[in-house]
Amino acid sequence: MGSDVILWGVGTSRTMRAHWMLLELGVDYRFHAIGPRTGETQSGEFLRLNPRHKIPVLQHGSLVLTESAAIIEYLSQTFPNPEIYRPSNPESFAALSEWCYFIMSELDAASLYMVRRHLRLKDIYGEAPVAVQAAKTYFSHNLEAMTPRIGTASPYLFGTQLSTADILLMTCLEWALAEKVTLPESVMKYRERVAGRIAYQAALARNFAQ
Ligand SMILES: N[C@@H](CCC(=O)N[C@@H](CS)C(=O)NCC(=O)O)C(=O)O
Repeated sequence: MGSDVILWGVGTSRTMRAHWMLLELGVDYRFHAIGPRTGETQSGEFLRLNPRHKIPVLQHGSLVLTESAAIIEYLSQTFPNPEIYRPSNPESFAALSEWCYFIMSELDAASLYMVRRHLRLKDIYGEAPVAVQAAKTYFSHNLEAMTPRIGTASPYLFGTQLSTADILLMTCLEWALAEKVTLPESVMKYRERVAGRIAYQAALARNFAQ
């Protein structure tokens, strides 16, 4: 019998998060290797799952979930694993959520996606070199404020277990490097620690196969 966990999407930082979490948790899943702007997110079958034609999309039985941060949060709760941080009290959960919302809103949406839209995707969203430079500076300022905490992560943001925040942060750091943003030395060391995880390397190979 096939797995009832199905992931749609490969090839981007956002899809990487979902593959990585699934592999960390050891979930048996199937995936559709569709990419953005290939026409594959415009098929009738896919649009019925996500009318916003975005990847990743997770199906688990009858559940259909979009948004990479929500997907990895759902997976960490649904398939608990001692390697993954899963706080049960409200204060600790709020502290984890604070990191996740910060990374998704300030680093991903307001900075890196802005750079992507107006540089690599300029044919769709328009060329805007001033906005691109401002978004890179905004990213660096935000990261700088969090660097003492990232630098002292031991080895991860919330201690010895990997968290959803680490997955979101790591994928943004890789994305930033791809956009030629320089990262502080201590952040680079954090990145090396996280990159050593077997599931991370397996997810890289799967998500960026072509
Ligand atoms: N906030 C969403 C962003 C998803 C997103 O923008 N996905 C892009 C690729 S990174 C996409 O699917 N684009 C395809 C399209 O617009 O047709 C998430 O984190 O999952």
